[in-house]
Amino acid sequence: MQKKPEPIRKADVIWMDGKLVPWADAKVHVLTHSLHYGVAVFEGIRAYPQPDGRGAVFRLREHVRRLFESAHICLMEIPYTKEQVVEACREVLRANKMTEGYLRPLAYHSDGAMGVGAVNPVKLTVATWYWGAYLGEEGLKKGIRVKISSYTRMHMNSDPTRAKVTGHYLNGVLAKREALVAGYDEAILLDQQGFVGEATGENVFVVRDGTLYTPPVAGGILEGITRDSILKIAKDKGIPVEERRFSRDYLYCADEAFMCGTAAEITPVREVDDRRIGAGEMGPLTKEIQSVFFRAVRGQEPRYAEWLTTI
Ligand code: PPE
Repeated sequence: MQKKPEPIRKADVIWMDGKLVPWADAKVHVLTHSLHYGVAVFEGIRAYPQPDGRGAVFRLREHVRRLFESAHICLMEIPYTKEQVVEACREVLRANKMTEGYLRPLAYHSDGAMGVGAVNPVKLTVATWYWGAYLGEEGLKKGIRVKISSYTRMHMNSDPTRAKVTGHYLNGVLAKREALVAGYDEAILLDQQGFVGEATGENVFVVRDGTLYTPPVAGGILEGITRDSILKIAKDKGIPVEERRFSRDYLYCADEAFMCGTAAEITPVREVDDRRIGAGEMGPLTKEIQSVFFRAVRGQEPRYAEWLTTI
């Protein structure tokens, strides 16, 4: 049975094209172009409380940069500068008196003309809300059960996989629904050649004989910012890392596996297609990386201070 998702914890206001609008009034027209054709680019960003009691946004500039790259790929012109978007993210958190939360910038084509060829003005909104553990508190500690999807990850020449575009997420939604209906927590999609690609909202890592492996970006996955942070943490800790393609059976035989993303943070995988991974719990390397990551986002790892932007 599918679990009923919890409604999100609302904030007071949402940033919409320069104005702070009450949550209930942040609406668009039903003929909003992006709603019909899936051409909206977005980001998912987290802010965390810091030791001084203030909040900070994790890798804000990298997320904003990716938002602009996604728009660039879609021939979409965001009518703001990157600095204005950075400020909008900080402003909406401040206005909601939040030191911790999830940020969702979204640029979309508004209403006006219709048809695939229409290029309506681009609007930008930044919403924020409190979002707990994406794959459950228990998942974060004990690991989740994953299914290899019957859906294939889309090809980079059908949908530019570097871009974080709403339309891409049909692929993920189908895979996720299939996995949830079958009683799993998450799905992993294989790429066109049958290699492990990524999960519906996370990148994938495995550990074997002390080395960390993750599929290369060139294979048509989203270049996750959490993935990048993990590669850096691992290198700094002297853990060997390899960006390399691997098959689903390699995943079955891994010593450890985990997924990572802004929403999911670092979530261990304890089972794939009913095969236990390692000891069936969070592995030691996963634990080590997860704990450095959680300290880094909360300002407790001075060497990663540059990843944080104060609200
Ligand atoms: N792959 C996909 C397909 C993806 O959606 C995400 C983020 C990642 C990898 C990891 O990227 P990064 O967040 O930069 O480390 N998924 C976002 C949306 C999740 C949702 O359900 O909404 C997120 O984690 O914010």
